[in-house]
Amino acid sequence: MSDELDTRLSVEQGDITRQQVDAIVNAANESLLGGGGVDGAIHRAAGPELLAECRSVGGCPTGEARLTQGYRLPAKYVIHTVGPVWHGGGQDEDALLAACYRNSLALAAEHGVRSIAFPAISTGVYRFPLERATRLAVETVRRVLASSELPERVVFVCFDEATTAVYREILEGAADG
Ligand code: AR6
Repeated sequence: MSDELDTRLSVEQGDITRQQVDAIVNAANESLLGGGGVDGAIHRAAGPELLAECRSVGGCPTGEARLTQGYRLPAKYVIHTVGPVWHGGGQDEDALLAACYRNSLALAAEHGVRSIAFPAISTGVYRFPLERATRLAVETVRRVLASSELPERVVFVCFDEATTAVYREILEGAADG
């Protein structure tokens, strides 16, 4: 990875709802009406106004992204994206997951977002294999950043130690390549 790209990407272990960034990404479902995992945590931290705005959005197809305000979160915006459910890899899961990252970053840039945090989309309840998802996430984000000035900074926020370790390894591997 070029030095310039290297400084724009980082990994942190923690709770995405506490991130001091312009936008956080939510790993939502197509209804956009909340759920468990990171989705539940974001709705709890943002407050009921978030659900009210999500109702007015009217859902989001897998692979696409929608932007709302962040309400009680430190982040100004929430970008809701819907990752694919893992069905073994033969149902376009890789392309759909890459689209989540690309579409979220495009929407962020349109709104002047300078810093953005991503969770490990699809790797929880949706069961996408972690290493495969992480490689796709890192590759896709690197490619977008190489041709776009915004966002200036992307943080991958990992909730647990195992996920953090995989992200660090793959990001460091990418830095050598
Ligand atoms: N901050 C950062 N990451 C988190 C947090 C948090 N507060 N909480 C969980 N994670 P998942 P998916 C991690 O299941 O697989 C929801 O019900 C978690 O450890 O949240 O895309 C939606 O409504 C894992 O590494 O999302 C959908 O129905 C990662 O976030 C469905 O789950 C993603 O796990 C989406 O499933």
